[in-house]
Amino acid sequence: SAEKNRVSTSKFLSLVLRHKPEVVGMTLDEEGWLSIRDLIASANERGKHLTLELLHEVVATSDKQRFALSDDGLRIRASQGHSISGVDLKLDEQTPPDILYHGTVAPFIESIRIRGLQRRSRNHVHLSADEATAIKVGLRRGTPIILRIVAGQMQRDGHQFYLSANGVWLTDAVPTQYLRFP
Ligand code: HQG
Repeated sequence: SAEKNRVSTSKFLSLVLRHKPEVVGMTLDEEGWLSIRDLIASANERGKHLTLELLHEVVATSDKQRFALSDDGLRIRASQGHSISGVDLKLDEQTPPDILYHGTVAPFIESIRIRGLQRRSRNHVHLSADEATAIKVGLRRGTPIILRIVAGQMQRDGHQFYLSANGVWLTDAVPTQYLRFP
């Protein structure tokens, strides 16, 4: 179906634009952009059906607005979620709300209590502005456990926060003293 095609294309774009551009034999530029024309050509050469129309449809309908187009419409990048080192989205530092949220699951809690929130395989720790979003993030892994981050205090203490184009708050790590467990 068209919906299945969109979801699979969204997953393909996430793979290429966040983690492994090498699957289409490409590299991202330093700010994470890829030429749309080259991407479509390379994908099709490798048997992955992709058209400009499908790409635009996926960008427009993505539930989390995962992808952004450059102003000239010629390039595409993921708005967050990268694991590739060397990609710097060049986001401006932002003042976060007093409290941010992180949805996780029980098996990680003991380690988080000891080490704080770590970025793991990604380039940043991902935080949500509202609890409902954090619940959805946690649900990907099981029964969500919602941690609160005292982000305002954390920033006043010198930690940097960034807001992705699709509303996800990013930071390098959350030390334990800024975490509140349920
Ligand atoms: C956990 C999705 C043990 C952390 C979502 C999380 C988000 C620790 C997992 C985005 C830990 C990493 C990111 C520690 C953190 N010990 N576990 N010290 N510190 N963790 O997927 O935040 O659909 O890299 O709690 O909506 O789950 O892909 O991060 O469970 O915005 O667009 O380690 O991905 O967006 O998992 O999700 P992830 P995340 P998309």
